[in-house]
Amino acid sequence: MSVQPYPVITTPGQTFSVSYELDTDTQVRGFAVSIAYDSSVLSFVQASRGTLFANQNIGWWRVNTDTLNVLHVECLIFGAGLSVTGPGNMLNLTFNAIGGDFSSLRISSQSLYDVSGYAIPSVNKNHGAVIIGNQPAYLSARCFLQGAMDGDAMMHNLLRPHLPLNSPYPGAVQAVTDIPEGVVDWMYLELRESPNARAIATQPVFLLKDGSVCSAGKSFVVFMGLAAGDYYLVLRHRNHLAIMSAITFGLVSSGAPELADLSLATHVYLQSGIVALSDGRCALAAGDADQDGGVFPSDRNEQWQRQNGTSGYRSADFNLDGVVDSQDLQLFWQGNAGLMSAVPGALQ
Ligand SMILES: [Ca+2]
Ligand SMILES: [Ca+2]
Repeated sequence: MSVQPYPVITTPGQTFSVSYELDTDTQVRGFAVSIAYDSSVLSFVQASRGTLFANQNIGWWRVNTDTLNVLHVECLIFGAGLSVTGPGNMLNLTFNAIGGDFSSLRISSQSLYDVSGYAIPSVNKNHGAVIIGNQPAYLSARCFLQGAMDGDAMMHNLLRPHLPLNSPYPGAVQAVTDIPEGVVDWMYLELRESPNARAIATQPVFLLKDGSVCSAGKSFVVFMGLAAGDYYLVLRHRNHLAIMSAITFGLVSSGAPELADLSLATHVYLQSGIVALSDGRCALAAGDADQDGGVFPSDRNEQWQRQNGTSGYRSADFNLDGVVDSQDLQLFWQGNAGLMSAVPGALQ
């Protein structure tokens, strides 16, 4: 199942529709779905049955909006043995965009019913998203931090209780009112038109446990007022080495976001500033507590030694578990000593 188009691009005051689509050739008698949205950004206008059910005798059809921020819709064909077969349009939803600048349209629960009325197991969910504002450009990005790795393709978020509500990076200001559940840490994203050029746009971003890099409160990276185009991406972290993409990735202004996957070593500029994981994956190397571009004695002498034994949001906490101790030194700084970032230019 998917919410389409993905994402919706609109502006404040505009009304738009999305569809809930059955993506496979499954035989269904009906469905129940709950879609969560941000009611400070969107107001629900109406729901209508999709074309798959257009000529069917619908035994029940309910739309319920009494739960704040969640829309519930249920639909079932009346009469034993009747069904429709996908792929096709199940449901259409109309919203009004109240203000900026983003809402997900998250399928918080769904049931598809087979011809006998039983729920079909393990149905995919492809959530929707709405970007509201002028000239957005967006993409998806992915990377890992060595210190937070928990397996080869997932990170822990032990530091989450200590994360500040304000971005810890200078430059573009970003503040949030809460830190979502899956956040590992703040990172900092730069867009460049060439590897040696100054950044043309920067943004503090959230890194999620699965490696997704997202604008705060959004489900991918969004820049407002930026021309769509191809850019080099620089990803920085406050105590890991910075990396840049080896190739450009497209920020688009419509259609599905491109994935800039910097967890693949071949996508990293000079394959530098990283440590190898399995299957060609990589992570930003830990140990650069003072953010001078290298894992050097100063990171040990000026940062780790002074912080050893302390807890909280600390620059020498290389494994991001909220305490500075011998593990940070022995497992990360020592193993990476001498490594340097190849990204030209300092943090902007
Ligand atoms: Ca350093
Ligand atoms: Ca630690």
